[in-house]
Amino acid sequence: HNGITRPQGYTVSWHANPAVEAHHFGQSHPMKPWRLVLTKELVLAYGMHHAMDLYLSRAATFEEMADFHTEDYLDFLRQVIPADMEAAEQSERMAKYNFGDDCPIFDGLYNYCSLYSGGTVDAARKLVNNQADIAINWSGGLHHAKKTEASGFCYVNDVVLGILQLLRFHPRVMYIDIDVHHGDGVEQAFWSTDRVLTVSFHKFDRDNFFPGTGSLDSTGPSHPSNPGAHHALNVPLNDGIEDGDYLQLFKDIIGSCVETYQPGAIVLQCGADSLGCDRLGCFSLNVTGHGSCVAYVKTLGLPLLVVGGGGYTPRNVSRAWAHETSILIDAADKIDPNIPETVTFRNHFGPDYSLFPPLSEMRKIENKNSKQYLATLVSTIREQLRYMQG
Ligand code: V1S
Ligand code: CA
Ligand code: ZN
Repeated sequence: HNGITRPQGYTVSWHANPAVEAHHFGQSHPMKPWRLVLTKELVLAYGMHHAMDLYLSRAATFEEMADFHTEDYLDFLRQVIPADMEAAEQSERMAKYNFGDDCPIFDGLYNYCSLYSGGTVDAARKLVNNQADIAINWSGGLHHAKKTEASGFCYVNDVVLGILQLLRFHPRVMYIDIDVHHGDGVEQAFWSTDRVLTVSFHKFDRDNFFPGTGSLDSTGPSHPSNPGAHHALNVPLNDGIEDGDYLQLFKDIIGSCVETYQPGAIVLQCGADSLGCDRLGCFSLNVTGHGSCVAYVKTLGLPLLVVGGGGYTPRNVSRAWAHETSILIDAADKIDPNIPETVTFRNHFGPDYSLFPPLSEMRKIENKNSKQYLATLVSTIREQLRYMQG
């Protein structure tokens, strides 16, 4: 099997449930759980499963999800059915909980939410129990969901649930979010605690890009009595950022954060909508550039929970997450960039059939991030880190 063997000296666990992949948000909706099928096909074809402990995710229980969400909201999520989208008597609650075009009600919605959440909770527990050093759930990373509200294709915030598990054991947890969107739900959930440092890299345009929050100066409510003040960091970017600049920025900022905050564990949200050619995104990262961020976080050597997130061009999402899986099991150098003949749905990867197509050149978006701007981001964030130390 391609000579892929277990990594030396550490354990990687893989958490997935094929039932997640079967859910459909609707014809025109960009979120396609099916991208997880393509990811798994690549991982299996390369033989990466031989290097990990594989777990079938169980559904998170109502009580587990109620660690963050209100029972009222979860009750609604559990009982609502697609026909309610039309029904007048439900429309008030639909609006209250922010269901609609972005967060539609589809068949099996509660099942879908509890399965992706179960994967993240299981993954976090493997880390806490010392049964894994790195735990992966590509179906998770749904960072916009709020305590009592769905938002941006996210209904249950599995990231928050995973971090809450890690906080049972680790005094400090750091959250890193490379999805092209601001990780607002996770940021807000831990706004009032100094036990979680959240750092999101994202496209920022208050009026024209979802969700419109995450400016450089929003570092958490800064009342003198709030211990969480200064523990939310935001890296707002403009269109077209490329591999080299992004990786340098990522290392400069994450390196400083880890040095100052000294977290006991890291949660990394790997939203793949920051790749070039994404249907919703506007960055110009290649699969290799996105993966280099994952490789850097791995070198920090801390317990690591890796989740997915956005990503709206399924063939590229699966390329990125398969490549990142190979990095996490220390097998990136053993992977043939030519996608194996044995991959089911191989036709999706044409005409190049490469794991690393030149995404940054295929839909050229002008890079609107000057060197000067990026330098200002780094120096401002290093200043903010000084406040955090108190
Ligand atoms: N950008 C974008 C976008 N596109 C859609 C969309 C398109 C077609 C549909 F049938 C349904 C929805 N919605 C949006 C964004 C939400 C982006 C969520 C990203 C999620 C994540 O990757 O970070 C994590 C999984 N919503 C909006 O821009 C809001 C609107 C303002 C415009 C779109 N309409 C549908 C709702 C209101
Ligand atoms: Ca982000
Ligand atoms: Zn996103």
